[in-house]
Amino acid sequence: MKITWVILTVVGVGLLAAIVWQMTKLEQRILALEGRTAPVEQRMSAVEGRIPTVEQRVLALEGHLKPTEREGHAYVVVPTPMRWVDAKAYAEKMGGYLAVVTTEGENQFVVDLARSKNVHQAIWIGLTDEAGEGQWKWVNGEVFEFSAWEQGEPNGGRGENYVVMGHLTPQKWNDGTGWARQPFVVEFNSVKDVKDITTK
Ligand SMILES: [Ca+2]
Ligand SMILES: [Ca+2]
Repeated sequence: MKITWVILTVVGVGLLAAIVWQMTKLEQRILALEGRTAPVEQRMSAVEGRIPTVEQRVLALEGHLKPTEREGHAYVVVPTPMRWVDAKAYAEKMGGYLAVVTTEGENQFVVDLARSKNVHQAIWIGLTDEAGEGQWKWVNGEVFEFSAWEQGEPNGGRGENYVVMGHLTPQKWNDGTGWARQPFVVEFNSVKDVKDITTK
């Protein structure tokens, strides 16, 4: 009878030791897993830290695309550089046309508007001689009278058929190539014409 108790006690202690040992191993695994979650959390906060930046960029873009009115017309500076033909198509999709600059005052207004939106590169306007060399035409069919060519421009012949403003002097025009990518100014006959195509 005594021997039986001894055997049972030994077995019991052995089992208990085995259980404790298993539990310790499990605990170690849990701790190891917990250790791994810390870097994940850090990465999450790093990503979250970047989210306001995206928001800020959207807000900045919305600010850019907010129309500015002048004498009943509206103007939007599109900072994304595009080829002239693509800029023209984009302007039309927005409900407007590449800026048709027919007076000194409008010319200065367009320059100032671009600068106010932090666009300092040369910008496309809606003037082209693609249909016939030297026959400059506004995209909206308005009569071509006012011009503000840089000295020595236009000089590109058949190689340069699209007009940029501010190539050298901010207010002056240059005939540029079809493959150059530039920001541009879109003009609208009314602020009501402005379509927000940024989310489509
Ligand atoms: Ca030309
Ligand atoms: Ca030129």
